[in-house]
Amino acid sequence: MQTVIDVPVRPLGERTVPPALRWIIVPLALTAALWMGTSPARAAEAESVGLVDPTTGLWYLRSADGSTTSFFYGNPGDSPFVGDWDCDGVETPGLYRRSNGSVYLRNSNTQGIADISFFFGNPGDIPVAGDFDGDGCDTVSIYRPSEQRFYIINSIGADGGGLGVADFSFSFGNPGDVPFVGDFDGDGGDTVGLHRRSNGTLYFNNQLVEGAAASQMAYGIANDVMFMGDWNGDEVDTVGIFRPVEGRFYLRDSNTSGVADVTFAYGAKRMLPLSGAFGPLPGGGTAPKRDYFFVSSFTTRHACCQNRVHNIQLMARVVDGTVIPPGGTFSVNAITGARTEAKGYKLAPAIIGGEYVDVYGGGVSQFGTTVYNAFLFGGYDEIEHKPHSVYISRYPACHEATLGTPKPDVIFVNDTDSLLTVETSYTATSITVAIYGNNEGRRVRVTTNRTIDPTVGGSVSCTRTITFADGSTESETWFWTYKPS
Ligand SMILES: [Ca+2]
Ligand SMILES: [Ca+2]
Ligand SMILES: [Ca+2]
Ligand SMILES: [Ca+2]
Repeated sequence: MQTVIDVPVRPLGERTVPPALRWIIVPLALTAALWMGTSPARAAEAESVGLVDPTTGLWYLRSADGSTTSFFYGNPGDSPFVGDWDCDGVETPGLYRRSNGSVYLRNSNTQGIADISFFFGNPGDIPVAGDFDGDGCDTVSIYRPSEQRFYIINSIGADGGGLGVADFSFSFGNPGDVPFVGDFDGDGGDTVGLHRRSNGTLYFNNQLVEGAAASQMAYGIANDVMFMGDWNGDEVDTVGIFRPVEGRFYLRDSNTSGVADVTFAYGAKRMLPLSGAFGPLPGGGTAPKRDYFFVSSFTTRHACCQNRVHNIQLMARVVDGTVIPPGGTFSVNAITGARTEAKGYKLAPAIIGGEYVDVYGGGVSQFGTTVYNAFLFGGYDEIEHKPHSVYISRYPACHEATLGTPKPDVIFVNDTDSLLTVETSYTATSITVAIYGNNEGRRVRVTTNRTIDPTVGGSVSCTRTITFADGSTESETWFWTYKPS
C-alpha cells in the first residue's frame, strides 16, 4: 500500500536545476556505495543514550548495558553532539560554541580538552554530525535554519583552521524544523531528517538531495525532543524520544508509529539527549539527578478580556521556561526588559503617583504578584519586591508585588544546589506561575497581620517561616503601609 507523503520542502520559487541534474551533485563516494550496495564495515554495537546539561556543560553517557560515566566538557550554553571523529567505532563528544563560532571535538569519553577544533559556519547554524559518505568516519556538517538548507561536509576541519567548503548542499524543510541525522534505511550512509514540532511529524530523507521525504511519521507529544539511534544493533537508526517533563527516554526500534520498545527514566528537564555507540565507558562521575520536582505555584484571578490581561499573558509567555542555575538570580525586569508597544504590549491602566494612568504594559503587576508568591512559597531567598501603594483586593495583603521599569522589580536568588525553572500558564481569568526544581525539602508558611480598611489604608505585616529538612527554621517579616485608595 502506498502512502501519500507530504513534501516538507518549502516551495523555492522558480527552479533552475532540472530534477535529473540534481543527482549529479551527489558525491561519487556516496553514489558508488549506493549503486554497488556496499555497506562499509562498522561495529554493530547497539547504541545507547547520553544527556548533556547545557547549563553546566556536564555530560552523562549511558552504555547499552546500563553502565554510566559523566564528565565536564565545554561551557554552559555550548551545543553538544557526538560522532566517531577518528573512525575507531567509538563515538565521542563534539560541541559547537556560538560565542566564538568554533567546533571542539574530543576522541575519548573522559574529561579533557578538545583533540581538534576549527571554525564553523555562520551564527545560527546548527551542527549535524554523521557519516554522510559511508566511509566509517563521522564529520560535522551544517543545517542553516535561515535557508532551510543542509551543507554536507565529508572531512573534519583542520585543527585551528576552518571547516572547509561544503561537498554539496540541498534544501530540506520549513522554518522552525529541527534537524536530526541517521541511517534510516541501513545502507551504511547517514542522511537527514527533520522534526516539525508544530505538527509533531518526523520527516525522513534517505538521499542527500532535495526532494520529498522518503517517509514520515507522527510521533510523540508537545515538547518531546526527538533524536535517532540504532537501539537494537541492526544498523538501522530509529526514533528515540527524550521527554523532559518526565526525565524519561522512549526508544522505538522502527520508524513507524507505535509504542516504545524500550523506556527508562534517566535525566532531568532541560537536559539535551544524544545517542551513540560509546564503547566501554570508564565509569565514574555522577548519574544525572532527577532534580526537577514541582516546588510551588501561585494563581491569581482577574476579569477577562481586557488589555491588561493581554499584557499579563504576554509577560507570562516571555518568562515561561526561564531557567535559573544554582546561585543565579531571577529578575522579572532582567527577563522582560521594558514593556513597550514594539514588544506587543497594549495600553492599560497602571498606578503612577497614586493615579491610574494608561501605559503600555499596564496591569502586569498581576504577573509580578503571582511570580513573587510562587518564589515566596517555594522558599527561595528574596532580594527585592515592593507592594502596591494602595491595597488591591484581588491580591493577598502585604505579600504582593508591583512592577515598573527599571524599578520596582521582583528578584529572588536560587539559593539551592539545583536548577529551577519557572513555568507559567493562564486562562482567560487567571494566571499561574509554577516553579520546578529542588528546594531541598523546605516547607513554607506565610502569615499576615491584616487590619486594613481598603478605603482608609493602613499598615500590614507578613511573616514567612521556612522549615528546612533538618528541622531548623528561618523567619523574615515584611512591613508595608497602604495609602488610602
Ligand atoms: Ca572515535
Ligand atoms: Ca564519513
Ligand atoms: Ca542510509
Ligand atoms: Ca536499529
